[in-house]
Amino acid sequence: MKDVSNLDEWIKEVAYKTRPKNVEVITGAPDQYARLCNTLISHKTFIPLNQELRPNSFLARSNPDDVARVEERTFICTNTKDEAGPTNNWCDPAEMRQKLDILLDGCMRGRTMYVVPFCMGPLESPHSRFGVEITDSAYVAVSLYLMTRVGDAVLKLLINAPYFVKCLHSVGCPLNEGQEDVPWPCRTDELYISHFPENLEVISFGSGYGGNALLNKKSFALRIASWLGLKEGWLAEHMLLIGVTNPQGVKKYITASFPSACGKTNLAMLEPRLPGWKVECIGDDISWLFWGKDGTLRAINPEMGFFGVAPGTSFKTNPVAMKTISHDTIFTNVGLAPSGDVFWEGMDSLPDSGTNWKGEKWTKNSSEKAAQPNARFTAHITQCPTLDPLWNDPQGVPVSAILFGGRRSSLIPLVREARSWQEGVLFGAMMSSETTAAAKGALGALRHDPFAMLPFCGYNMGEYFGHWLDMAKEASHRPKNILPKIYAVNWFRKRADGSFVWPGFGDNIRVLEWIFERLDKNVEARESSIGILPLKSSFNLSGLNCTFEELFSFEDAEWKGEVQNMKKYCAQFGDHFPKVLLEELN
Ligand code: GTP
Ligand code: SPV
Ligand code: MN
Repeated sequence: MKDVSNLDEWIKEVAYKTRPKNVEVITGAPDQYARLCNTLISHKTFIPLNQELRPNSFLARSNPDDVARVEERTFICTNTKDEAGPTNNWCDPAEMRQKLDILLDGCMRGRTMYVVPFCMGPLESPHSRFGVEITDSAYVAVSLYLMTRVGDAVLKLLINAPYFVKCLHSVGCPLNEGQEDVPWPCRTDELYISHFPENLEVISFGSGYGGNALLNKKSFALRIASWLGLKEGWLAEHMLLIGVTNPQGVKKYITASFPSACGKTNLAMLEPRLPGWKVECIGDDISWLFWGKDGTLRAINPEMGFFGVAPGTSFKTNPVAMKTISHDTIFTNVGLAPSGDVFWEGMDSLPDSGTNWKGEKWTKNSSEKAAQPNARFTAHITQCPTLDPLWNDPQGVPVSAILFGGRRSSLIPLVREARSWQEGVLFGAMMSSETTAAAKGALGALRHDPFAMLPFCGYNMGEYFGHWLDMAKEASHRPKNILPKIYAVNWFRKRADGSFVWPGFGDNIRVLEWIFERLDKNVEARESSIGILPLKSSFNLSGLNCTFEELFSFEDAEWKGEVQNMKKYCAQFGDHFPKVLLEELN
């Protein structure tokens, strides 16, 4: 398809190519949302839940092969392979367009083509960016409605914006005259999630699930936005964003980047298990960081809703999430109880029997899980009872600390502080994590996941490290010359019996407490070869069933192995890997 910058022309061109039965523009009106949900019910994509137990909520069951992001079918199509870098799947843009051109030909036949104008970030913010997703999936359209600012109000602003990102999505299943649809159409045999950063364009074919299909999220707000951030001097990150208030009433904003299914939603909705502390949520998955007029590094959440992991969510682990999803929520791939409510593994109480995520009979003795491990809930951000008052502020919030974390069953201590911005960038670059169900592939395999951006960086990761380092130079040109402090955390150390050492969840506030004290220079700490560590005497473990040693001890020899691994990993970036980071590593 040739590049078209005009919205009307692009819509016409896509419709001409894909041949939908009709075209519907998403206006954002509540009655349109209700009508689309009814359409999804009539197509058996949505099962309405018990109206008393879970008002205005639905269960969707995906095709069992379409349950998570597919990284090996995700492509960065820059002009040269070097621009995409060694960690991305690169494809020549012309070659990819040729392939897609054939697949897109008539691919929406018999279906409605939805045009969804959306805005990532507060409507009136200079830091927000616009996009339009064209999709033949009503499930995608209603999901965007809950997760993103969409509709007429957006369109009015979009037409005057300097640019917008074109996101084209098709499930790839045209319908012949009279052919009956399936509840979850997809083409997992012909899957392409393709990004053309130079054209600010995404084309996704074949999947209806999550990050593969909701193109505003990972495709735009991370992959394309990271590219925009490089060109325009800001950062698009896989980070939650929270406001934390201590018992004295002092409030600070903190971001944290953890890989997929490693605890962002849980930290974003944390209910502190220490008296007097308060945590308020701005975002649970993506943050855009930029320079404020006052010279501070500030952040917005470009999204307006949650697409969170359901399994493991309970009133015990995450009561705030449970309240958030108590109504007006779309559930995908969870279990259905006889009561007409949903359930999943790790919930407070499970029924004795029910229907599993595939629609098969399930009992508590079943060997198969009731919910798919990457089952998700979709809900609007305003349903979060701990929503921060500044969640929609066009100027964002000033960031005091940045946390990097991963899922590491050994070696990595609970928390440590970087001595400098440069060491902090190395913390981010050195992140590794055990893989989860959020992406198709092996589970629990340790892999490098720098800045939790391995699947989401839209350009050469070596350049990305350089862009992070440059923020320090940028800061020095600003009035205050201050930057957030950087920390590395790990909630997931395990004992020999496989249990977690750290209680996590609400007790993660103890780590935030130490960070708060460090930021205020109120607590002594210990320098070590791997950063600044807490002193046993000043880290609050009172009432917990774990020891300081279990959480913080490490063997130098093992850490040397970690450094050696990192050196090997860096080598693939060649000249793109910043020399100062290599020095820092040495
Ligand atoms: P994405 O939406 O995929 O980006 O994931 P996320 O980073 O938001 O992860 P989320 O908070 O949804 O957590 C994923 C899984 O990790 C859930 O099963 C949680 O129960 C579990 N988890 C989250 N926080 C903790 C913690 O502090 N300790 C332990 N042991 N598990 C946790
Ligand atoms: C992730 O995998 O990091 C997610 C879920 O947040 S998805 O939107 O499917 O990418
Ligand atoms: Mn995520």
